[in-house]
Amino acid sequence: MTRHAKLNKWVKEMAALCRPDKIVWIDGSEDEKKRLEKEALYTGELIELNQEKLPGCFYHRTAANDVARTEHLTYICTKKRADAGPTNNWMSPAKAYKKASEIFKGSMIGRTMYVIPFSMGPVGSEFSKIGVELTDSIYVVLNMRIMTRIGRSVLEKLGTDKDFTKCLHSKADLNVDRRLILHFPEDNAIWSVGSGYGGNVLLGKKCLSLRLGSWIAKKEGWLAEHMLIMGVEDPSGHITYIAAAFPSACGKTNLAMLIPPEGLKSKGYRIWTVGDDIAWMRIDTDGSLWAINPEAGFFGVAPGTNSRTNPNAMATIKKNTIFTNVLLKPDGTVWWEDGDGPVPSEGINWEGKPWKPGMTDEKGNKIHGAHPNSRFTAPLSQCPSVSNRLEQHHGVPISAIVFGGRRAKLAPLVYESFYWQHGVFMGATMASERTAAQFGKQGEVRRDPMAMLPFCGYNMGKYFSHWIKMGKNMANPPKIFHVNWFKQDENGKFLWPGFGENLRVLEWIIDRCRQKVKAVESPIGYVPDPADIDLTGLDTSKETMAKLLEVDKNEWKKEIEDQKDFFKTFGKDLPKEITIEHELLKKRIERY
Ligand code: GTP
Ligand code: SPV
Ligand code: MN
Repeated sequence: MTRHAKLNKWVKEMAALCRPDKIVWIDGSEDEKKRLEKEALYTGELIELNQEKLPGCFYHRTAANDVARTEHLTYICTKKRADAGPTNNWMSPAKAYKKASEIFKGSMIGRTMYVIPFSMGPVGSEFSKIGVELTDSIYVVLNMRIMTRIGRSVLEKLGTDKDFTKCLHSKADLNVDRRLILHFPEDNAIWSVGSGYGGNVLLGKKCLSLRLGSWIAKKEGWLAEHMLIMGVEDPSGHITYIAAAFPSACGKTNLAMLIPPEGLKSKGYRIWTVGDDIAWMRIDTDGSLWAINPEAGFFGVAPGTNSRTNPNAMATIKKNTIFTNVLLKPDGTVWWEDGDGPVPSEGINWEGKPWKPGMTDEKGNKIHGAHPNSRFTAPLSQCPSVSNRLEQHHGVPISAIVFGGRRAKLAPLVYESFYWQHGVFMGATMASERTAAQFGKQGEVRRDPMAMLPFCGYNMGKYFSHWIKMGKNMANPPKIFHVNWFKQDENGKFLWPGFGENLRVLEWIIDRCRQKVKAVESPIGYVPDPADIDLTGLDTSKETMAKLLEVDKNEWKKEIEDQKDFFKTFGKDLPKEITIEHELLKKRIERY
């Protein structure tokens, strides 16, 4: 299939380990897609959905113990432990290869090994990276087909000797005790075994684009980030591009596809979606930061997605979409909690069991129709708001970087950093409540710097230094902001309406970038004068706005102590600039 000797040799070696019955090279054609779909229907990997109502759509269920990323089974495997840093699980490459080999050994007997050449970023762009994933899952092939650019054109780009990331995946027996997600940045390799869940197995996504990506970015002087990219077109037609980092299941997809709310319609804003999960950003000759989305599709959270919260997503997933772990309705369509339409009277739930509304388990807990981390995979090109700069090899210039988390208390609706280094500190102190996107206790607040805690492929202390250095290398750095759509009142009700209404906050952000609006100096950064947030058509009261923008001295004192504990874990790898910003914040809060 290829004249790339190294690639052929590696495929042969991996096949000798996994012992598939057959090896199939993926060319990316329509014919091949049809063949694979047919095959997956036959094996039961996919279920065909109602083709009249959902043309080209399929349904997939993962194993019940395999529904989210497993961070405790995810490792950075570097020769030196210190290179993985205190926030990552570490294993030596020798041990990791040995342990995983035992599981991979013979794992593909009776199965086919698919060879997927893929490009993260437009094929042929000098910013793109090529990988080859070997997998025994048709579900993975069909998802990679949507999420990345695959097949013949990529192989051509590889030529006879170009470098690529070696990605090996096998479902093996889907046993959680024999599951490992291993990254070998020094070998440009990823090994994933024992899982069939998205983030663990679509190896171009979190594994290559973020964990290895961040490692490479540090070396080459750019940034690989867990960020959406969007363009906000203002009434004059000028488009300001924003990159925003929120932890998993904290609103990136929703913000990236935002539709202006009724009250702001007359202003004529328009949103353009560039990406919803990952940004690769470089400094160009103009001294600005330019970003591309290395992906070509959405792997989005289904629950909560409906025509009110995210009409663009609903339009995107009408066709050619793979639904994973949602509720299957008797008419061959799908549903999820807080989705469109009435709650169906029956269906087959994500576990493959008959389901009716109101069902509870032995402990009295609600049984979900769709898993809270159920997802849709759909092509970016189907999104009504898709940006026409998606295939541009250069990407888009970023004017604002926005950090945000899910915090019931503390963080105000929006604030702006005083300068780049302070903004990096804001990112480094991000925290958020745990969601269903990762295995573990839900709702618990954890530190998640730049939303990269699970995705930074090297020592996070060094990662902070890299961010600081990037700022120094830019003549024209983006301004840095922090947002929180999730602040609650005493009764646990969200204070801010969120979703489309978030444009009101973006308006302030872009006006700040273009020096069109003043701000109020607070100890944590610049906050808006409430009068500068346009609330036309909203019934949010003055008191609520005051609560949303409040900086509570006592809460912040606690926060500063907590930050200190977190920073201690980095020891001497914590850059002095972060310590300085921490001390400055402490002083400003004490004086407040
Ligand atoms: P990953 O794909 O896991 O990286 O997540 P994401 O950041 O793209 O998250 P997504 O946009 O899918 O949001 C997930 C959850 O956040 C859903 O339950 C949404 O309903 C909820 N959400 C998104 N935006 C808002 C908002 O502005 N306010 C509130 N209250 N909830 C929101
Ligand atoms: C996330 O968990 O941040 C996701 C989904 O975007 S996954 O691809 O599973 O990582
Ligand atoms: Mn994500």
